Amino acid sequence: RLLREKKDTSSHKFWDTQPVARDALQDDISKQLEAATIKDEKKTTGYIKEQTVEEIRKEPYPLPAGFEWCVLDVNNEEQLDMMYNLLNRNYVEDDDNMFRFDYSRDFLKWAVCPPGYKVDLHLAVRAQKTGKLFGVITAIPQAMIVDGVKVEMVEINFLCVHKKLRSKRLAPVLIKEITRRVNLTGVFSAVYTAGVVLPGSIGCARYYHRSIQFKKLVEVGFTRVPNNQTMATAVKLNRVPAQPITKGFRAMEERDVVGAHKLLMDYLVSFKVYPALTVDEFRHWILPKDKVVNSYVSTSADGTVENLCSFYHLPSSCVKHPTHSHIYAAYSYYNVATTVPLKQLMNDCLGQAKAEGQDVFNALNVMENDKFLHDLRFGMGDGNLNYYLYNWHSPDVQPEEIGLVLL
Ligand code: NHW
Repeated sequence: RLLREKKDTSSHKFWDTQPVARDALQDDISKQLEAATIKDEKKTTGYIKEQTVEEIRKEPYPLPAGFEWCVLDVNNEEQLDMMYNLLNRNYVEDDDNMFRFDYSRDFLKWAVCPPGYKVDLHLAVRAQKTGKLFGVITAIPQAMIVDGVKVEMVEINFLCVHKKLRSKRLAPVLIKEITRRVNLTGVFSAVYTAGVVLPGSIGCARYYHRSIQFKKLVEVGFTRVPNNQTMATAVKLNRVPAQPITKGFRAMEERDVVGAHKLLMDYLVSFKVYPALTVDEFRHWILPKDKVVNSYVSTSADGTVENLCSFYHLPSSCVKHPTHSHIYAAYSYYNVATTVPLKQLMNDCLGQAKAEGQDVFNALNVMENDKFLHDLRFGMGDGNLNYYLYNWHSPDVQPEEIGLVLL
């Protein structure tokens, strides 16, 4: 299985010291347990390492000379700009270094300030003399359901080290310091995703891409005209509906929040890993925000929300292109279809993404997305997205068992 092949069992100076699942080790234990016929006692849930707040180190971890810790108040325009600029110049790129994620300022504010967020967990490293940022990592609170068990966790995102400071082991210091700060709040587990394969992965999903502005995507080198097609046929084949087909399809509003929350949570129960969203968290994450997140619903005559679909906006800079500065990409978020086929709902969603100026619609093969990817002409991408849990035992999950999309 893909998942097995992708498991990382090589040696890692930092990760080998951390409470994350290690496949080789676990296999060893299960073999021993099998041999002793006490199979039932194999631990499948709970902390990998039990800790209390009292045991947690009180002082920040030391940084190399000339650097100091700071926190980023993203509601302060200057500090938001600093974070934006570090990420815009140094964050995730594709393998050929043609595209780099360009999370907008409004997106960053939204992503790191859900209900209950703590400024102390928007952590950065700056130069003592100049104040210039060299590293960042963020944690936000999110309870997760893992194999039916509710666990208080944080979601980790935006780990970034300035290109000039790469391969100097600053990332492990950022991770240790955010862990210490999170632990001091009484939380001991985390969830995160990454393209790279590291110890601790619980599952591996794949990105799929649906061209919307096919010609532009060819021009920037994101895709190419298939051998058996001309540009004109490819453009035609990638048309999306100008008007939604689903009756009553419209942008989600505040009056839909409670009903749409129930619809989503009733749906997510069928997955092995998903966020235990409160109504307030759901409102924060799903209610439309210009150029950040779009969501749509349709309701029955009495206003009961029956269908929900959503996407978030994550453009990428075209690093080397002379004329196109960005690819505008919509990322499939949470979708639930109860009265129409999911495929129809997502086709309507593609139409909205186009109306919102998106060039491409990306989706992972998580949840039930496999039901529409092929028919709606999504093509398989070349990158995997690995899902990780820190300090929590979990069974391995297949993509269709994952009910979680991180930003
Ligand atoms: S994934 C996006 C990560 N960011 C990027 O790819 C941006 C571009 N790259 C960089 O900025 C979404 C640097 O290359 C980074 C590494 C900073 C990635 N996750 O400093 P060194 C997230 O934000 C390990 C975890 O020399 P560097 C999720 C690597 O295996 N570890 O490398 C983040 C090695 O350890 P090893 C990663 O290139 C989740 C060590 O870093 C990693 O200058 C974080 C080398 O460090 C990655 N993506 O900087 C974990 N990439 O053991 C949260 C490399 O192999 C854990 N490494 O020797 C939970 C914490 C909270 C717990 C709460 C209870």
